[in-house]
Amino acid sequence: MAALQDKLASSIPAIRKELQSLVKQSGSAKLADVTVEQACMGLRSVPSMLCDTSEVDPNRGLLIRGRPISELTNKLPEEIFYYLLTGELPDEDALKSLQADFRKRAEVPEHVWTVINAVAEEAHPMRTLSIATLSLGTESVFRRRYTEGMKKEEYWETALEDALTLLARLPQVAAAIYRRRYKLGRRIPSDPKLDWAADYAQMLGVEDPKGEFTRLMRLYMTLHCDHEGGNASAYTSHVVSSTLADPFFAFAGGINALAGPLHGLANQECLEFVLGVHKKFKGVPDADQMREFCWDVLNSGRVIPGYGHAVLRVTDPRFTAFHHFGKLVCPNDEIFRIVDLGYEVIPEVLKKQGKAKNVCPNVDAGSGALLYHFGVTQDTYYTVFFAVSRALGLLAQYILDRALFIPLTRPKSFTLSWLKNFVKQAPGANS
Ligand code: HAX
Repeated sequence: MAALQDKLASSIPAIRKELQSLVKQSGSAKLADVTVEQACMGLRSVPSMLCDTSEVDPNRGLLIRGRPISELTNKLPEEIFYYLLTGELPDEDALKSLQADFRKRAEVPEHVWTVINAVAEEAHPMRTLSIATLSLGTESVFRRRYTEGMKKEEYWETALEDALTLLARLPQVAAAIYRRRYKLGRRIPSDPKLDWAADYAQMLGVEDPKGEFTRLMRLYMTLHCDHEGGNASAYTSHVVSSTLADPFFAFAGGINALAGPLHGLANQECLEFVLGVHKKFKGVPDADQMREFCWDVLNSGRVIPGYGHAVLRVTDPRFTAFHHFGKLVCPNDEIFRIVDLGYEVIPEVLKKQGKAKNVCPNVDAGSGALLYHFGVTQDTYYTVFFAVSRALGLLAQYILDRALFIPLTRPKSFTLSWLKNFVKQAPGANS
């Protein structure tokens, strides 16, 4: 099978032509009517962008190129990157070539370490990661070639160059941020013999005598890789990328959105929630105590982190994969048992409260308990794991956007007085 660059070079012209002729022939066909509620309340379900890497089905969860994520949990993140971009899994040669490409690009420029060391030590790791990512971007080939007058047809090639460079360096940067932020000692060098996730795992310095933490890292990096184009981080990244800012800027934009508690930061909040339960009951509570704890959270006006979703209407299959891993590896761990008990109790509490459209767990509900089990107890770091993995999807989306000549994103806003007038005149608006 062809190396990633060649595979894309042979497939992109036909896909580009297909999209152009679809837009030419059917450009005025309506995809949807948008309601006042949708426009004012976060654009839920408004079809407003093309994204081929993956989709989220409300009842089946994440489908990567049409395949449920549950069928891909044994794949390496590198394989997933190839798959997100091309719709085919790489054979052994193509995988080896991609891994060799990462190795070739792995050296992090010295100035990036200087920048990381200049950030306040107590800064949230997501803030440091965002700053470090922007600093990595000074090497952008896309930016350099653009200023030299690169042709539009070549945008995707230089975007791919940047994506590979960023992916090759990100685990080292993320691991260095971990070791510095929690005072764990010097940086651990990258080991070129290891796959991408295993190398990240060893650079964190987590003791792993049975290789289980490495397995968790591979699973973690695969499960968080992408979640279609409309989620807050992907959409932010898409908007930034549409301005032809380079992939480093677009990725940084995406992870800045990921840093919010309603999105990626929820994984940190989930662990804090579970530790709160553990502390209050000095161990694993019974189901009634757990219910009472949840009601206290809800009655104080807070949400239960790790539950609910803007699109999903069933248990997130990524939660199921983590849950399954926990059942195999640490079924008696008290923190994991609280997650397990939550799964039994929380949906029914949320149903009774009657607000959340989805009462099931999402990807964040159980991942932190597994990290905690392996000694990664610093929950303020958890969103960084999410961000490193999500680089696969955000960068794949960037490359395909350039390949398909997706133009500047520019929806229309309106004022409140325009809305008041519109509602007065719109047939059926008050019914
Ligand atoms: N606990 C309590 N209330 C919840 C809730 C939860 N877990 N999930 C939803 N609700 C509430 C909402 O706050 C909202 O209340 P108001 O009407 O008072 O504003 C109501 O139920 C309807 O919300 P919804 O339509 O079901 O959900 P949204 O699409 O608005 O929001 C969220 C989706 C994920 C933000 C929401 O479910 C939530 O806040 N969950 C907890 C935080 C969380 O787990 N976030 C991570 C999501 C996955 C992800 O992106 N990871 O990165």
